[in-house]
Amino acid sequence: MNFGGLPPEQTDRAKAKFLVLPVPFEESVSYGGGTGAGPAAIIDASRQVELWDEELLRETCEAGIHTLPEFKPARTKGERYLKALAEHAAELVKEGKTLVSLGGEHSITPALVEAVRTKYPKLSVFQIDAHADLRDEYEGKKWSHACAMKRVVDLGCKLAQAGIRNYSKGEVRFVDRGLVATAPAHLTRTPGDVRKAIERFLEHLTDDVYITVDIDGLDPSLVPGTGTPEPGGLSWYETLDFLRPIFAQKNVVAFDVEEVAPLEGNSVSQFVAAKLAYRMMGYKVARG
Ligand SMILES: [Mn+2]
Repeated sequence: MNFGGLPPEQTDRAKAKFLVLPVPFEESVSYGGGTGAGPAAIIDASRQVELWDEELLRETCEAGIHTLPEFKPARTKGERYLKALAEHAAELVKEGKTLVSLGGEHSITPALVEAVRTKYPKLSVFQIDAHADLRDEYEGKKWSHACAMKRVVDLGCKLAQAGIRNYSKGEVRFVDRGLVATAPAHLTRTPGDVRKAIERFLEHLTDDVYITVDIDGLDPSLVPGTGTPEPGGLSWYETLDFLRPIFAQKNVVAFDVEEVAPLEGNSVSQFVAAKLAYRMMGYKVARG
């Protein structure tokens, strides 16, 4: 099963612009489960996404999208899995394609960022998420999904965040130290607010950018199938308004979509994730 349900001429690995890596990692979930089934559900739903992009007026798939098998090394769990993922992704990055990873829980992002950083040492990260994920440790684990972005900052990456509406006192203090540019969701409710936040982000981020989308950054009315839903999220169009200028003005070298936990009898969450991943590929192709 390949992303988009594409014919062989559009999935040839040598020619493809995009490598899709499904990462069904689910080990430090703190509330609802099911993210391990996320990547397969997104790829399944992607076959229903129209290949003609109505905003970009192109068939993005013509650039070539190659889907890799799920990353499931035998008998490898927790931190060892994440280390193996970082090594695997670093090999993929050498192919010079845009790596599109599908989670899985958000704790995989630091491993992916670490891998991409081997090729782009000045990498910075843009995050869409309900949660700041800046705790130093959670439930005794440093690699927990709740600490994912703290690990990214620890790597030395600048970080910008949108959609954020769930963070602790300690995380606010950390953001106040200037390492992170945060736009809390309740302060980006008008197009003007969004534009101002983007201006700040474009200044804060370096030229080479990794984008991570935790699907719970979007509103749970749009994406109910996620492990830790939070009210007051971004709409579909607000999400695109954040992403579009970053793709247009930065060199986005890799991105991921995380935390889809498919619900029984309701496929909207994985469909939104699939369409978002395809749209982001389109933004990348549009920049050339
Ligand atoms: Mn989150």
